[in-house]
Amino acid sequence: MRISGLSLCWAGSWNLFWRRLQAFAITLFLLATGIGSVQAETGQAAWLRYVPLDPATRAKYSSIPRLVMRVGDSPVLASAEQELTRGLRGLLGGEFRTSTSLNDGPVILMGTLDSVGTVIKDMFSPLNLAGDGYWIADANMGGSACIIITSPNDHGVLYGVFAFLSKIARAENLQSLSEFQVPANTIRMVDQWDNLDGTIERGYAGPSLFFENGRVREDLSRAAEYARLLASVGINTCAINNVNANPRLLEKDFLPQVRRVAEAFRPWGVRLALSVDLSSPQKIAGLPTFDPLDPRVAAWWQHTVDALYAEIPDFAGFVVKADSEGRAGPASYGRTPADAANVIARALKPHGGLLFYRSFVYDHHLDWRNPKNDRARAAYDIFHPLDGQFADNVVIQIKHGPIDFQVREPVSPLIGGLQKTNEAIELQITQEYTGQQRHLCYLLPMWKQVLDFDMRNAGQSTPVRELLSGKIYQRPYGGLVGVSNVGMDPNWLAHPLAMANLYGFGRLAWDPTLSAQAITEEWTRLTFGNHATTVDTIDAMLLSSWNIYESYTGPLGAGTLADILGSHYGPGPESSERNGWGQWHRADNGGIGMDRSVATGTGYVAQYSPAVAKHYESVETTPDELLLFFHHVPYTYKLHSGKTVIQHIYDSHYDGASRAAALVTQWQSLQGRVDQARYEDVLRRLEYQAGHAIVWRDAICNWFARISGIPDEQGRVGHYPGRVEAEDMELHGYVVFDVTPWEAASGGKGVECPSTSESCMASFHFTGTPGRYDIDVRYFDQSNGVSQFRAYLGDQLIAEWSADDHLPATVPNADSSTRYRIPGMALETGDALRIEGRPDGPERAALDYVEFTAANP
Ligand code: GCV
Repeated sequence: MRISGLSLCWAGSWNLFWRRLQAFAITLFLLATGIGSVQAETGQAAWLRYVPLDPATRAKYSSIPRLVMRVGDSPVLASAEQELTRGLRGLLGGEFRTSTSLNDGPVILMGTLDSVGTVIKDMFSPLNLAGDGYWIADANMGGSACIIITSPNDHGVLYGVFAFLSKIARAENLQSLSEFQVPANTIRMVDQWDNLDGTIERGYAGPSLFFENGRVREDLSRAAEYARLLASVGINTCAINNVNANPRLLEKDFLPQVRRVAEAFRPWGVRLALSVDLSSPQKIAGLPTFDPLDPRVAAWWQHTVDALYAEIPDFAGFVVKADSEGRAGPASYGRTPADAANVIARALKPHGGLLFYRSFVYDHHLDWRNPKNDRARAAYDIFHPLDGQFADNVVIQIKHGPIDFQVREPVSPLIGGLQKTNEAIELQITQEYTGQQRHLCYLLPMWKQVLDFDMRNAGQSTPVRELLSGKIYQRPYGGLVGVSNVGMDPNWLAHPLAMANLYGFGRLAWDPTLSAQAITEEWTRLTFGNHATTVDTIDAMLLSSWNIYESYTGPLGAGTLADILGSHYGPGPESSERNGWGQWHRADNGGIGMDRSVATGTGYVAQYSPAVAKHYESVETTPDELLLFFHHVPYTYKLHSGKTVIQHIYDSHYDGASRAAALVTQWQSLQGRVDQARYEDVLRRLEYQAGHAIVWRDAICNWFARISGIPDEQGRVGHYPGRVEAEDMELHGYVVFDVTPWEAASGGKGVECPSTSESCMASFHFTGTPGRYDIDVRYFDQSNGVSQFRAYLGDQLIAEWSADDHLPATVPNADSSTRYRIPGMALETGDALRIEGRPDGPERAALDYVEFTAANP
């Protein structure tokens, strides 16, 4: 395999050249076989691609009328018409004309029920068609086969158009068409956590669509595109700024800027909402107080809201985060959230606006030494006693779990605890604690479990989805809010497969009874086409990914084991203890888990209805996946699965990491079926994920092995036969350092090249048996530099790369730990290998280890 006699430079180039040639040959083969003839895509079109259907599928739709008639006029109806012709042209090819008067012959007739009724006198629409619901049906008009898309309002017509196009794009049968849909929820909303400087809190896909440099962007075309995307899944409201709100947005001179965003949204039926800071009356108007019961404060809110509606008549309302994580709130004046919510709600009421008050209110200075303290209790303890005191245009916005978007939490008991108050659940589309769109973690199966969970209020069936919709306690408003945080990345959420979370959120907000499987299949077909292999493969990857992610990050309901004090990304189990943030897992030498029982713990369990509480109170009836959320148990406690807790932690981390690696192979089976641009983008991310899952696996397993003192019965933890630690290599210039926290690096140590050196070298001899190996170089890629690396086998350059990823760390730790894989190298025992690193400022070309794995034949 070695190419002796060539110059170093030539040998290295030859090796890289050879690999590129192989890739090129594969592409040529795929193109020649017709498999690879798919157009490159950026992902910007998301699920609204409207790419031409294959001729056989197209033939199914040959009877679709080529004339579209819109009855009525409004910006939303104009969008609906435009979308319909755009979609049909794309999918079916040829011309689709529009008309405003009825001609003889087949036509697609669209408009509100009232206006369509003026054209078809004897139309019988479904009796329950209401609100934003729509009806798509075949009709025979004067002997011509026609299609009607109608709704009580123009928003519904637009939703009907999107639904109709989706059916065609997914090759659904349109015979005997009569589809009637009414959304389950009035609230179908996304929140963006965008800041005026253009950054997005917990956003992982580039800067804000709305703001830059303290202003609303001049070019809002992406904001308009976003509204179109939202409308296509029935989302009707978007709050555009961070809940950690900047009061500046409410200043008089800023309102015209905000109005421009509302105008970009309006043609798509999306209403604008804003997050507000409760201390605004003080901060903006200089009032001496922001006490919600002070008449000057009430007057300020009233005239501010009036001014806002003068600019934006269809303004949706405000979102409030108060008394939480350092935000100002009514507690400063001894007032309640109801006092604070109601003063603003009263100002909004005459204009039809809503006030979304977040129940994410907790003390982040809790005394961790007190075993009775429990952050999970906060929302219910604060809001349940206020049930009935909120104005009827207040909606309590409740995170789905009692902590904070962890990979596994029980459903927030507050959802069952409000009966005289409107409520909406807050789900997190942006993957803050679930891999930040660098890991595939499709959240729909989790959301479905939450929405289907039965709260058993008064011993009756009271599923979360029906509590939210307002159906059970006859509340006028209710539904779903998703924290979406899309950015300027062409693909909106950066990871092409993460877009399934945004799509799925919208579909569940519309109809929470849909199954995760059904929604997933819709998304995959729309995003990647209808080929059965593609659909089955991607669906299987998506539907398994939450469980995979959970397996290597947060076992048995222990909550996230991520670094909660910083990035919320890589492993950092220590960070959840001995601080006031309250995300405790209580792992010590004897056992792990928070005791939240009534009998011996914090009493949190009592916040559920008696039937649910009974289930969670007992360690025997608590399901394994939530055991450590509710109970503190010894590591040797036997789960329902028959394993001990500690062995489960080891096994699930190894299993999760190996299933993350299998995602790569699953995706590779689609080469040529997916356009090359998206194929490579996803592949690169999955390969990274597989590598980072190993960081998680090793960090968590080693941490628990140390704290529990109980070894892995399979002997894997702490033993890595194919691994050569960097600190054990022969070092030239590199110096050994302790990585913090220790579990973030293999053996707790790495080597780094001082920034004063031009380059450093780490070398060693391969001691394994001869064969072909994948060589993984584990290094640290910080965001504050671009180090360069070269790997040599003997004198031959076998790889070179730059540490140019944008991982969330400025030091070598579990967030910046990544790997470069050199695949399929033939090695002899005794071969000399060396890594050369060139630092770049604070990024010191740090290395952790090199690992050899037998390559696939
Ligand atoms: C917007 C978590 C996040 C914060 C976020 C907060 C919230 O704590 O880490 O970034 O703040 O939730 O939902 O208010």
